[in-house]
Amino acid sequence: MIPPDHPRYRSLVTRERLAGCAKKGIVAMEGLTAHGRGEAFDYLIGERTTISGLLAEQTAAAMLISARHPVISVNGNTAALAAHEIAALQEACGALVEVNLFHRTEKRVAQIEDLLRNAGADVYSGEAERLLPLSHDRAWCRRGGMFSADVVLVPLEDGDRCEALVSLGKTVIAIDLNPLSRTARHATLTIVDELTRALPAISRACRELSAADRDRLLSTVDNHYLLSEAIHEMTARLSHALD
Ligand code: PTJ
Repeated sequence: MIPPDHPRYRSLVTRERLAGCAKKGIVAMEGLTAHGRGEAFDYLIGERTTISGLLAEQTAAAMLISARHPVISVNGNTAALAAHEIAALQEACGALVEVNLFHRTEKRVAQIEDLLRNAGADVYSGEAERLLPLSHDRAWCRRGGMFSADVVLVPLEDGDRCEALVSLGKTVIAIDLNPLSRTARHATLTIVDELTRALPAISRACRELSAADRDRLLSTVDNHYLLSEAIHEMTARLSHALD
């Protein structure tokens, strides 16, 4: 029997939650495979927040609290895994919370918005339009939401939309356990950490950063360094895996 405070126990409970949300249609079937990829990379970083991950989380907080119009983009996996953490981050940084889906249906949008509202988030649900320079359904977003944002937090984003948002001049913060993904490489800042560890760490930093810390973090953003450190962490762990 695995004890409830063991990371393995938590990951079993998480899998059950995701499978349950997939049956209801909240999580896309593809979201289950995305989660499996995330678990594999999380294993490689030791299922904990690394030093470079924490630096990325503090920098994300600095970006969000300095933004003119910050938006947190939420998809099926994010809502299923971390609806309460999204609501807490919204409270800490004042960002607008908007549902934006890869596998978009109006029914899924409504289900995910309900889940977020039940967790305490104030969800922005104005009318969506095809506004992003993409040919598929990922182009849909809201004019007063993601489209006019200066800073967008995109947990578990796909590469095309991340690139499209960067091409519109936005500061894009990704949360992605895979430091090699197109999203991770194209975002302005990538947090290589597990979503449910990353969101509370960003909220904490939003509350605790001094103005001087914030300025220092904003003037030293280096995504290439953060990704290299994550890869270094993984290779170092792998090279001692059998010791
Ligand atoms: O709900 P929808 O329709 O918007 O669809 C959402 C998914 C996740 C299916 C869609 O955005 C997608 O296919 O994403 P990708 O391209 O598979 O990218 C997801 C990335 O998130 C992968 O690089 C995973 O390693 C990573 N990932 C998965 N779970 C976590 C994670 N990163 C952080 N924390 C996790 N829990």
